[in-house]
Amino acid sequence: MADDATPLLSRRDGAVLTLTLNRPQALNSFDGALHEALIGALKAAAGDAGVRCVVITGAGRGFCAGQDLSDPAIAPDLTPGAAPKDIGKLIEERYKPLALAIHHFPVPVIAAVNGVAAGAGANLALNCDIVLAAKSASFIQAFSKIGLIPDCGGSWLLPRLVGRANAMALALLGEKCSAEEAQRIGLIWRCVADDALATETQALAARLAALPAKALAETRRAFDNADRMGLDGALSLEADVQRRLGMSHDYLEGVSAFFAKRAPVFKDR
Ligand code: T3D
Repeated sequence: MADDATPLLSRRDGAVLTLTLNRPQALNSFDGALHEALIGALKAAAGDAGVRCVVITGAGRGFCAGQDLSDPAIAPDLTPGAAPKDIGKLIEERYKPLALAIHHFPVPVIAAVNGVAAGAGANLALNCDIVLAAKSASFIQAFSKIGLIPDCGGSWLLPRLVGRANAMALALLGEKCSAEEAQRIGLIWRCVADDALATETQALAARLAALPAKALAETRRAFDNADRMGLDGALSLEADVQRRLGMSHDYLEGVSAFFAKRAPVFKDR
């Protein structure tokens, strides 16, 4: 049962940490307390060698509706002539660190999108390494409808995930994209039946947690670096990374386990 007073619920099952955004009355939109709790939990988990996979999901019928538009610290004063607020500061101080924390997280982060994901809530999910969604979930780049651009990394992520044509339509129109359509265009990895989301997520998290964390983190880094380099550069980077990983315990263990026809036991070294 969700505790309404706690903006973020945290549950540890072995090596898997599940963080549940818990403001269901406002579709888990971000106020200051939720931001602080999520970034704090991610920082703590990044320093905990026992955490080998993180899941982010939402309580109630939504995943996350982005910024809480009624948060008095941020919401525009709708009185005619009132001075505008600096929402750039909010983006710099909250959404940028959040997107970067997930993007550089030492172990895989899964978004288990249980319902609507809108605005920065959609892009919170898209920053994660793997996005699994319930069939009834949806993704909305809600920004254009309130006169803003995709933030929380959306301007960077969208064209990379779905190509410029799809990204433009999603961002300019701000229409609801169903989980099935999101899977079809490559915005997310997969959608599953609503009642299978929790079990599929835990099974996926357990699989990732059992894999060698260094190799997984280097895979993400190689993808990101490939964006900045040509094929020659990417091939050289692959050689450098394989040279390092090839000297690791986990490489020897993986190959030994393959020939011994047993499950490998990785040690992240
Ligand atoms: O300050 C800045 O704006 C800068 C920050 C930018 C980052 C961003 O994320 S900008 C984008 C902000 N998000 C949105 O614009 C989405 C707004 N919400 C919606 O468009 C709809 O709620 C949804 C499409 C997500 C879901 O629609 P629906 O019909 O399923 O639910 P609903 O009835 O609209 O919402 C349920 C409740 O949640 C409702 O409250 P009530 O009437 O029951 O008391 C609604 O007001 C509340 N809610 C939903 N989204 C937000 C919200 N409250 C505050 N902030 C929200 N973003």
